[in-house]
Amino acid sequence: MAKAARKAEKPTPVAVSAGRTRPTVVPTSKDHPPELSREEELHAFEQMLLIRRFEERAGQMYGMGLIGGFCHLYIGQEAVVVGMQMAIGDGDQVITGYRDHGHMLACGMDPRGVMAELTGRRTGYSHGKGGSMHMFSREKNFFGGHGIVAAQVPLGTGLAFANRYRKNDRVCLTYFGDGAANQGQVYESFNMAKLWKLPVVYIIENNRYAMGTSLNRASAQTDLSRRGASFDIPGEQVDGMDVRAVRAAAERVVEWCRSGKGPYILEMLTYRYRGHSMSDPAKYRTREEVNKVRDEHDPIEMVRKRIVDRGFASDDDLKQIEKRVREVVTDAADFATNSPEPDAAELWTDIYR
Ligand SMILES: Cc1ncc(C[n+]2csc(CCOP(=O)(O)OP(=O)(O)O)c2C)c(N)n1
Ligand SMILES: [Mg+2]
Repeated sequence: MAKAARKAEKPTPVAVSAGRTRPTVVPTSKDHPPELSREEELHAFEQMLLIRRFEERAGQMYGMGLIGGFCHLYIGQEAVVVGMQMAIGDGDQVITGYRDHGHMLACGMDPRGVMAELTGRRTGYSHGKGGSMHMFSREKNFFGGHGIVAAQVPLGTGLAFANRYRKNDRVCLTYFGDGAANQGQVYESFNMAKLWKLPVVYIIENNRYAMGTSLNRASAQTDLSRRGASFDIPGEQVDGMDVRAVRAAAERVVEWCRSGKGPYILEMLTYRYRGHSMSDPAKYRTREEVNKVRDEHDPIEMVRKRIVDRGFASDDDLKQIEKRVREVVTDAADFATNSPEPDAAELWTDIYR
């Protein structure tokens, strides 16, 4: 295809990618993303709040010794998964790494089953044997939950390959982090995805840190939306704290992939408020840095403000949503803690031997 024709086919990016390091999540684009309808704003608010409250509860339960092993919270990044999910349809697939509770809830997986898995109970999605990083739901098209950094990228590419092979019009959303973006298997996947025009959206959740290492310290090219350049995979940066921007980019790009044009990269500029995992000394960033993002760019508070300013709902209506969410989370925690642990005989099931 001629270069000019290829260029003309690319959708217009919402956020500008200037190829330079951005020290904060403040978007450089002055353009406002398209507004959401009342129903969409309320949906986004409730979904993001569910993830936030669920994660806060998981953090508490970890502190009480009810959750063991690794546990990576998604607090701060909620707009990414909720905005992406608003743009996909039945049968589209989702795969991600270990920071996966938000993705599972956004996919519609049962909070009871997720919490029961976190607490290692028989009623969990992996019968209590997988824990935080290893949960799946064929029914909801959620393919994990992967503890090896970037391992989900070739798997997601494979899911997209299967879609192509079966000639269905499904798209696979493959999420990974800024740290994972430096792994070699990502680029092997990019090559094949472009070569075979696979329907995969690569969503890089750039929360600015890989464990305690900032992006600037570990990456030669910090504009991760350009990481597909040598494979001719288009990409763009998106304000990942604004669910409207995420949804708008997602709609264009999912459609791009669905129509057979091949892979696309969305770099989500986002931020995690909590430590990498539950045992993070947090010495690599200041409290002021965290507070500034939380105070000025919190994805949930921004939606809450818009809802009230635009008269979509009153404070009281929002309190009702908050109550509903709290009840769902409490119910999930009660269900989990009242569920039995797996029988010892389960050690010998669901394994290769
Ligand atoms: C192959 C591999 N190397 C190292 C690790 C240890 N490790 C776990 S998470 C992580 C950081 C990844 O950061 P990023 O991709 O930015 O994702 P985030 O945790 O920020 O969501 C590392 C190095 C691992 N799990 N797998
Ligand atoms: Mg990261």
